[in-house]
Amino acid sequence: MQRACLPPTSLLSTLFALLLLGTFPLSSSAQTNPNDVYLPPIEGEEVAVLTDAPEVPAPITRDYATRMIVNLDVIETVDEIAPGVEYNVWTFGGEVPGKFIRVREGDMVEFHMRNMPDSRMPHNIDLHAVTGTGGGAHATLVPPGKEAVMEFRALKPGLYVYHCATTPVGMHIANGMYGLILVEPKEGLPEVDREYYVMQSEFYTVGKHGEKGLQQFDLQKAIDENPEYVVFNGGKGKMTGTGAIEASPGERVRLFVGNGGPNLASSFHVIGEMFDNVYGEAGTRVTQNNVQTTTVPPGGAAVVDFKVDVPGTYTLVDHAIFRAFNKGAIGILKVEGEKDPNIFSGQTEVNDVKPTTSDAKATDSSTESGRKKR
Ligand SMILES: [Cu+2]
Repeated sequence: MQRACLPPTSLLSTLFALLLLGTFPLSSSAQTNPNDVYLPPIEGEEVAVLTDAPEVPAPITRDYATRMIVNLDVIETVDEIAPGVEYNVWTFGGEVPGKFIRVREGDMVEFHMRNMPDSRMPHNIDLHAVTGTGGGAHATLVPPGKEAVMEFRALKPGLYVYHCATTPVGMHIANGMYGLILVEPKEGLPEVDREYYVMQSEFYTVGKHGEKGLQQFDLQKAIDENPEYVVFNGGKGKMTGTGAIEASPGERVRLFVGNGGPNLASSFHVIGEMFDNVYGEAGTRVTQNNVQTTTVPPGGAAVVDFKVDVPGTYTLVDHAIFRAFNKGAIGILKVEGEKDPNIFSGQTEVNDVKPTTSDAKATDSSTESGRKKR
């Protein structure tokens, strides 16, 4: 912990001397402008593997840019957003949230969006990873039974939300049209043992929370920002029970956390863990260590990772806590393996506590003095 400490004047003169001599060590980040456009040559082509939440496509190991062909279908269907509660969801790929897309920084993405013939609405896609008008929204607007194709360069690494941007935009998003695209940095992300896709969002139904049957969209509740459901990965209970994500003690877990909204910012927290690293707002740098709760705004994302040390049931929540326990924003990370009492014992005893007269008096007098102070 102890370090040799130069007096401030000596430190300043040393820095000055180094600058004059031109030997001041520049960090690599200072040598390259992160805003420079990176346009490497394109070699070959690949068809992107897309996954449904909570799965994430495998890390990209190639060291060159390619033509990445992404085929994403817009499918209007019916899904359960809570046990016994059905809803007409509009999806990117058949489920809410939409498919996870993983490309590499510098890739040329050849994007195919098919609006399936049995859709009733026109749709499009605005990918926040796109540099260009509307994030691709204008280029991809198609009626049912049509496919739109566009190309874009994945210029900026980071984790980005995509969503439908067809009028009325709020309704298309509220009906399930959002997902995540990761533009992996060309040098890759630090290796972890598990990666998962978690996306929070809201549903605004005419029926109250838990009312069974097919539910209709309630525009007024959406305008009032008062959802009946706040959920992870498309529905209440989708990340619990058999939908829980898993890890073993000692493993490092990375969560790609997105928020489709359409309205509420998430106070994302994992009960019983801290995030060792947070890539704030899903940018490319670790902005903080040892974080309890991170904010994920609608239309935004965060990347967090942490090592799980001991077995347990870790609950993912929006820590605006009524959303978790009353509106559905709960997920489970199940960690099974060897206990480590050096880190966490679990309950060791339960003892009786009996009220005593002196305890009662102490409480009374402290309350009394507290009153007198005011
Ligand atoms: Cu749409």
